[in-house]
Amino acid sequence: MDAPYELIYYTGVPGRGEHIRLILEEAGVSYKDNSSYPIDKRREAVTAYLAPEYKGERGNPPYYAPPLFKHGDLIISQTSNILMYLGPKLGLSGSRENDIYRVNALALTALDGLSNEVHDTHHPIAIELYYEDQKEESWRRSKEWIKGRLPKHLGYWQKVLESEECGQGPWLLGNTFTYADLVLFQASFPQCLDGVQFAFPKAMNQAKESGKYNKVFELWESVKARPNIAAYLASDRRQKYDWGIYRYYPENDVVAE
Ligand SMILES: N[C@@H](CCC(=O)N[C@@H](CS)C(=O)NCC(=O)O)C(=O)O
Repeated sequence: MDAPYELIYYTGVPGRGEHIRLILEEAGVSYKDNSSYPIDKRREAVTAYLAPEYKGERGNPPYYAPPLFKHGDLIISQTSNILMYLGPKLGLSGSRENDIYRVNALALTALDGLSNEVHDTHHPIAIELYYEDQKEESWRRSKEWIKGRLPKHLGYWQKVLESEECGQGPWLLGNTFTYADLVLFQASFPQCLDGVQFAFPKAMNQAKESGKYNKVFELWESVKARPNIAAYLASDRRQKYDWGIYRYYPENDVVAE
C-alpha cells in the first residue's frame, strides 16, 4: 500500500504516541505526525475523531482514545495493536513463525507494568481529578510501587534477557531486535524505562546501583545508541516529558527501604 503512515496523537508530551514514533523512526520510514502541524490545527486533528458526532468511517468503528494510526482506509487505535500492525511491515517483529505473538506479549507486559502502572502512581483515584486533589494517595501509591512493583518488573526483564531460550540478550529475543525492545526502552526508561527514570530518578538510580538489573540497563543504553534512534532523540521531533504518563513529583520519588 503506497498510502502514507499517519500518527494521530496529542501534542506536547511523548505519551503513548511515542511508541509508534519510535518504531517508525527505527525503520527509517517517513510518516505524518499531527504534532508537526501548525499549532492551531494540532489538537483538532485528534479531537475530530473523538467528537460525539464522529460515527466512524470507511468500515472503521469510532474511537475511544488516541493514539490513532491511519494507513489508507484503515484507521486503528490501541498502542499495542498499532505496533502489531506495523511490526511485520517494518521487519521489527522477529523472524520465526509466531514471533509476532512473543513480541506482542513482551510489548504488552512492558506497557502494563511500566507505562499504565506508572501513570496510576500520579492518578491513583481518578484520571479526571487533578494530581493536587489526590496527592496523599499518589504518595502512598508511589511508595508501594517503588517498593514492590518496580523490583518485580525490573527483575522480570532481567530474567528475559538472561534466558537461555532467548539467547541471553542483548535483545529480548536474543540477537533479533524487535519493537518490544523499543517499548521497553521507552516505557521502562522514559515511558517504560526512560519514562520511569524520568518519574522516579532516585528509585531508578538505586535499582541501577544494586547491580541486579544490569542487562535491563544495558538494553536501554543499546537502544538509545542505535543510529536512527539516536538521531531521532537528538531531533526536535522528540518531545519532552512533562505532564503526561511520566511525571516528576519530587515528593513521590522515594527510596525503597
Ligand atoms: N490502551 C490504550 C489507552 C489509550 C489512552 O488511555 N489514551 C489516553 C491518551 S494517552 C486518553 O486519551 N485517554 C482518555 C481516557 O482514558 O478517557 C492504548 O494503549 O492506546
